[in-house]
Amino acid sequence: MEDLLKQIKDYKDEIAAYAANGEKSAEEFRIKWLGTKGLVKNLMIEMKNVPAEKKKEFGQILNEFKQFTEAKYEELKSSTSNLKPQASNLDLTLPGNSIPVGTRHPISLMANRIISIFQRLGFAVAEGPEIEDDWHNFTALNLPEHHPARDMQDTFYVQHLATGGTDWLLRTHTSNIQIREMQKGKLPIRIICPGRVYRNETVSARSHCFFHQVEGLYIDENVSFADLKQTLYFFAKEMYGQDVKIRFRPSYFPFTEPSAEMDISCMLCKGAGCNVCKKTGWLEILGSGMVHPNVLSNCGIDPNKYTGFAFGMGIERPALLKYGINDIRLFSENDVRFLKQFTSAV
Ligand code: 2NL
Repeated sequence: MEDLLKQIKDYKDEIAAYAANGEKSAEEFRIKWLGTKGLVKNLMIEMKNVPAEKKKEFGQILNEFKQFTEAKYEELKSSTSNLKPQASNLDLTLPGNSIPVGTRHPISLMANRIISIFQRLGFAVAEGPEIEDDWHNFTALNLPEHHPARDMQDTFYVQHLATGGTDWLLRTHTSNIQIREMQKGKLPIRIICPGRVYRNETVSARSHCFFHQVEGLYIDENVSFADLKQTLYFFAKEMYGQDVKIRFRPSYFPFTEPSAEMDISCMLCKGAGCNVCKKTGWLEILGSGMVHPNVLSNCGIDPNKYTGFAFGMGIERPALLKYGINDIRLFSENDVRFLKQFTSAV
């Protein structure tokens, strides 16, 4: 009798410490304790060895132990069944887990705004290689052999691993795209050419050794400077607002003749003069000109039959202005705390 009471006490301690782990444990518990060959049943069998005068007392203790074991079994069953979704607790109307969506890069947003204005005028987007040869980057563009822009200081030259030759370079503008399109010989041409360009310059808050450009080219019979002016007027008003003031200044590029730069009235001081426009009231936004006849003939196009205009603009500077950013290096650091502030879809 004393042995049996000690045994029940040890069993109780063991059961109290029993913790559910996994689906199988409730069933294992049931078989071990409450099954037909389980330990509770074994104690019932021991009943016959208990002296008659103690049977009532032991019966009560045993009964209480059985209830204790059954309660533990119920507890285990419910804790494991909660792990499984059931028809009763599965709410299909709950919202799902949302997948984080990225944001467009501010340089892409600015490039896309520029591109879509020209697309509405019938310009098609064209792209080309960032690693280019000297001819497509310089020679075809009427840049003389010893022009300072070809200087090692401005251009990153790329050494060919096999030959050791330095014929390759990182393009310094996206004009190589237009050169390649002209060489294809399909006219007329009306293209807008966005891309990354490289200059061997010291990196600072104001300039970087790589940045982005959009260039454009329109070649057909009878394209005039009036077409250039009207197209770029339309662009500036769409881009910077219908009430923006616009002026053309004569300029010089080796690949265009005549050449002109376009200024818009400073959107920050409305022409009154501030630090951004250096007190002039004007901001330079692009360079342009009629494609030089030498450039056309370099690409196999007859300059007596065809004329065209071209233009180019940087993307970083207008993006700094539009978003009120003061350091160009933020564009290439890829800090998500910076990038996630630009939420537009296009
Ligand atoms: C600027 C000025 C310009 C061009 C780019 C061009 C391209 C070909 C032929 C002739 Cl293939 N011209 N591009 C023309 C004038 C200006 O860019 O300030 N860019 C940031």
